[in-house]
Amino acid sequence: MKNKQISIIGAPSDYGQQRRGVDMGPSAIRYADVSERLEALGYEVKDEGDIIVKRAVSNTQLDTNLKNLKEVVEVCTQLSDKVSEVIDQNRFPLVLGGDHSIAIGTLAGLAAHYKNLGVIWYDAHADLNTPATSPSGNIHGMPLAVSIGLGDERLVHIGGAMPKIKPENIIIIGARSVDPGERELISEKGIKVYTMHEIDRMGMTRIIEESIAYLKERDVDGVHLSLDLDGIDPLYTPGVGTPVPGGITYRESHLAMEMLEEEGIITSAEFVEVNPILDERNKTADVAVALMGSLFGEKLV
Ligand code: 4U7
Ligand code: MN
Ligand code: MN
Ligand code: MN
Repeated sequence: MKNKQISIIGAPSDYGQQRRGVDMGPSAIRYADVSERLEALGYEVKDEGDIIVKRAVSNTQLDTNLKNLKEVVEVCTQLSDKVSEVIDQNRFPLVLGGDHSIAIGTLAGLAAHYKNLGVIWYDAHADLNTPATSPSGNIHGMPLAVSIGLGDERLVHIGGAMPKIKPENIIIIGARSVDPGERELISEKGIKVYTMHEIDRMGMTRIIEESIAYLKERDVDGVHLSLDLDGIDPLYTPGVGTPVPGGITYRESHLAMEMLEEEGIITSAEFVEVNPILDERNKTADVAVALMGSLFGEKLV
């Protein structure tokens, strides 16, 4: 990574879905020695601590089927400001979730600095639901839709009314659970998706090579990696709220991170959906930190 200064930002929110425990993700990842791991690679790591997430038990019900909308807006607004502030200091933002709804905040903060941002969305899901298509009302299934400008305005307008990313700058890797409305949006907007079928067929090497070429062709001014730990097979990362069998392997994931690092194109990252309550001895946080190691230049075997 070119930028040798990393700022870790914890976003301990579980408001984007309905299983408790994912708010402890940042703690579990810190416990897995994230700072030490990155410092050992020669980075200056500053842990900015967590943004403030109110611990309310009650769900504020608004005029919508979206769950905890008000709380998600509060969290994402704060996170957006924090991410933007870190970039102002020329530091690399490394965001720890929390459920994937926090990506709405991360991308809003990035949009203040990047006009043509590329996004690699490593996930079993497409996270392209809108209030009209969502089967669950859970906002963690919506961050990509919100970031291209679709969905509830209270989410879409965080960090400004403009769309935060362009659909043609998005690459989803690892998809294997995509809802009907999401499929429509993918073909309508021309969003690039590598499903598990393509990973099996082409291999991760070609997929990352193609992804890099695709983003370069689009002349992106930065690339954000949004890594949902459920993209990886639950065999390796059982501590996630919405596991889907048949996922990306540990080795393939390391390879993907190493290739992105060799290319030096990633300018920000987030690791989300680590739920220590559902985990086995912090296995999922350990995998998250091992992948961060590769993303930041650690050479394993
Ligand atoms: B995650 C789902 F219906 N699509 O919208 C939905 F299958 O951030 C799951 O990728 C969303 O973990 C998963 O609720 C969101 C469901
Ligand atoms: Mn996700
Ligand atoms: Mn997912
Ligand atoms: Mn290797």
